[in-house]
Amino acid sequence: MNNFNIYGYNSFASIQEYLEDVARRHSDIVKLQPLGNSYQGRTVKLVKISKNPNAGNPIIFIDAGIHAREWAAPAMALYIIHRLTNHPDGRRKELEGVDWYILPVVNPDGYEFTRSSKANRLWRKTRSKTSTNCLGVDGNRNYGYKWAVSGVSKDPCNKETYAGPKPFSEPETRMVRNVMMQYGQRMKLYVSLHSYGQYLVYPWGYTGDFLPKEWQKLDKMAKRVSAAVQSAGGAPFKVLSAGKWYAAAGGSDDFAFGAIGVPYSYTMELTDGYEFVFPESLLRIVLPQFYEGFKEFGTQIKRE
Ligand code: ING
Ligand code: ZN
Repeated sequence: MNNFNIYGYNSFASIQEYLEDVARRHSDIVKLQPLGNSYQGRTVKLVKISKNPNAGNPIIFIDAGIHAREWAAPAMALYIIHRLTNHPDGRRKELEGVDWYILPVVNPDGYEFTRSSKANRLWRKTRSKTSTNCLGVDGNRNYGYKWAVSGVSKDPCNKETYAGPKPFSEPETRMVRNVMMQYGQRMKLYVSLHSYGQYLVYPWGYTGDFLPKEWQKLDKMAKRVSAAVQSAGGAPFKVLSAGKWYAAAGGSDDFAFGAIGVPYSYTMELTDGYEFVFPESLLRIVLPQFYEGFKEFGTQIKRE
């Protein structure tokens, strides 16, 4: 594979080649579904991993890279794809009774922008033209559940939390919404990967005033996942509702939970200690630790 490093930060082009290569090498279990194009025309592909696509198994849906600068997130999504398809004993226990749908780079335009120069490394938003002077929308404020009721900016020039001119103004968030609408009935778990801070948060994100009535189930599963990562030598996650951390509306986890009805929905903030610039050399330590958390998610979902 040209330049692709599973323990590294890869270009979007190299990631696309890796995905095509995985689909070729494991055509019995991997299917790529093109979802459409980003604002600048990059094709976004959903990776569907299943031993038995016609069984109607519960789906675990994981996305990453809605925020451009959070490079650890796409790296984790790709590592999950790698582990699910390269099981050392060939049994692939994680694929028994569960299908894994993974979207490794939701915002490829932003991702490539952060790779293009050191000055752009901390860009967060998409790259759409939303006003005469300023570019980009915060994808995680752009989803259409309780859109813009809290924790957002209405100023297109706000570099962090501009919610967009309307819900789902961005092609990138529309693509994720469409996956959720297509497969939502079978989706039992949604995890949106971000960085940083070692948080594993659940709805609601739009408010910290109250919790969903099912919060104890959400809380319990997250704590088991955190314990699994800790057993593998990783740092534990802080587990709470997103809104009790800080309230912000228009997030993908609230949309999955509140609009689609996905019963387990989380935002996972990977890594701590280096903010957005997590050293590439440490990926080979932390990615396998986090993977133990995803194995635990799989085990829990099967028990549901
Ligand atoms: N944090 C998320 C954000 O979009 C979040 C997570 C969402 C927390 C909503 C609370 C409420 O701000 C990062 N790192 O992007
Ligand atoms: Zn983020």
